[in-house]
Amino acid sequence: MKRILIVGAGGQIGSELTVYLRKIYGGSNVVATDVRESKTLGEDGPFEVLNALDATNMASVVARHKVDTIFNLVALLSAVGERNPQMAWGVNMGALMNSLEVARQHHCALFTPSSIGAFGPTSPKDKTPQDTIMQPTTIYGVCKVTGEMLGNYYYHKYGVDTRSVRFPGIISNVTLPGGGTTDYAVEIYYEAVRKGRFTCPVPPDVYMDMIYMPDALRACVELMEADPTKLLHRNSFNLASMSFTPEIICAEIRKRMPDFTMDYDIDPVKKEIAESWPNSLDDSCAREEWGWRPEWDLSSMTDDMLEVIRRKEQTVEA
Ligand code: AKB
Repeated sequence: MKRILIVGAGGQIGSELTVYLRKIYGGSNVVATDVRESKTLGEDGPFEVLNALDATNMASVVARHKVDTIFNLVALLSAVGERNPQMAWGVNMGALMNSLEVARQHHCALFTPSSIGAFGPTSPKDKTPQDTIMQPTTIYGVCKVTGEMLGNYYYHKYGVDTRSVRFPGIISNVTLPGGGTTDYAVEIYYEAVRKGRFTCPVPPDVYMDMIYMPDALRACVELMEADPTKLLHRNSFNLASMSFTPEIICAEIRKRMPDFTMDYDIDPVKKEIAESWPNSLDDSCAREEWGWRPEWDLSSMTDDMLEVIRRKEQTVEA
């Protein structure tokens, strides 16, 4: 990767991936784009307004900046997708198809995240294998499975260097996620710091895989820099780091904030989605094929999240 384009850089992953990649590859070599104007994304490198559904403009940005690697991060997430499945399909698949076509025409590598949402109720629940039944029951999951197949198709048919990971719920403290089923695991930390209590929309005992943003960012770079001859899989690698329930993350916060309380107001859509997803993924292929190792666990992440959010809140108050 020498000249990178990030499509959808204003979102939860993109806002941090832009900074991370600019530190590694140099500010001017990472072109951030988003459908909305942004001052921050233009601070340390080029920024352009780009609607990912506009293939002509995407191709022109790629040509102008001599891009060799595209990160397509555009997605309507699982819970919000269920409110308007047609729009979710249009946005998620439109951005992906344009990225694939631009990558093919301009000889770029392409990273597109998949998700634990690519699995469904018929997939094995525990230690879900890399290669297994994938019959998701959300439009988000349908897009992810289709996207994985399209990525492999473009690799085999056209030689496009497509790579992807199945991200767990990503926990972070820069940009809030929006519309996901795993968002509760981010919101709980903000509410703990701000109010000392949290109302959880997901049932207390549902396990889902989660990952802390620093590990997620490192995974993107390590996979894209991996020796292609070692990759038996491409789209997409199971990625695991930690798996917990709302009860478990609540208990972890209470170890540091004994007065923290949590009650439940279950969102039926999120409940159904969460219960359809795996409890935990088997990420041994990522470990074997490109050396994946998570560095954060629930305890170290909780320490860091609470500290960073406390600092942010104090800055806002000051
Ligand atoms: C969501 O909850 O929709 C996402 C995901 C796990 O892909 N965070």
